[in-house]
Amino acid sequence: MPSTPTRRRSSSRAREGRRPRAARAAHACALAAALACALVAAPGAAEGDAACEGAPAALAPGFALRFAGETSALAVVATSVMPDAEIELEAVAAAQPARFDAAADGGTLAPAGPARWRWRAPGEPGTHRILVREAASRTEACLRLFVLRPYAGEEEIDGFRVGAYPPGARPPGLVRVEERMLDLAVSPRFRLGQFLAKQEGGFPKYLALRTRLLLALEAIAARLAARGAGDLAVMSGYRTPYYHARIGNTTTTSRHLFGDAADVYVDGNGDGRMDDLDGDGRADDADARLLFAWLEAMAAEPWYAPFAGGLSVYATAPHRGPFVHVDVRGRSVRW
Ligand SMILES: [Ca+2]
Ligand SMILES: [Ca+2]
Repeated sequence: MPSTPTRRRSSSRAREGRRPRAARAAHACALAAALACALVAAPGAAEGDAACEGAPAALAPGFALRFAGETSALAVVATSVMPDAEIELEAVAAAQPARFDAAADGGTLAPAGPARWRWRAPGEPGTHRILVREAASRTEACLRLFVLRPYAGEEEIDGFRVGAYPPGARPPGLVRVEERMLDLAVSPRFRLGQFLAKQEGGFPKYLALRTRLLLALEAIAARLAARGAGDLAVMSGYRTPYYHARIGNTTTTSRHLFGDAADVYVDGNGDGRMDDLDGDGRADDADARLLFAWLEAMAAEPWYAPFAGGLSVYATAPHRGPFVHVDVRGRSVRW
């Protein structure tokens, strides 16, 4: 996977001193919230590639990464970029002084200012990563980059059925997923394969996956962990329009088609079904309703605003347990 490593270094003090006081305070609050979230999410310690591997004990970095309109304080997170496109990346430290360096395993990484870099994607679809390290805290964060396969509306790619997106609403590209990529960490708690449609056929397969969904799921999982609840399981992430229709859906606007929705349940005991969250001795629809209530309360907290979207609870069906749908479409919707 790695091509010839490109290594560029840059070090700086962040430019906090030049910001107006109010902006500085607001920024510090937002960053503190993100960091607190990550610290709850992933205690422990790690060095080297542990961040990119999503090691369970990967240390939450002492800084946040900003890129493509997202802010992540996670040890690892994934984003997508079109071939030959550029992405700007900034590291924002909670504590000063901070000294960063960054390295990419492909594409072209160049300094673009203090604690800021510009990465140009290669011309071919593939998977790359940028590792950002902060010297004082000796922590690091990994940005996994999926260079997309441009998508022009084909109903089938490499024998994999995509189906038809509604006019004007298709994603510009899709992640090409080879079988060896299923275990790639897309965030500390989640793997790429968890978001792939359970669709028949061989590899490669294709999917869309939005960074914001990963950030929301990590925040939810951290809150569940703080409650003592078990791991968050993904029942369904991305769906092709083909698969979405085949499993009985008639809408073509589902957020599952765009990679920013997931159907989730809590599964600490690993039996593939919702856990008994309310402790009444039964794992049933009431537990899914409790999870929904927790998430709805969480969504009302100010820090959740960037993750605004759909929340809905679905009862047990013959072929599956109950679950809660979560999406980050940008406006609050309940049904
Ligand atoms: Ca369970
Ligand atoms: Ca129960």
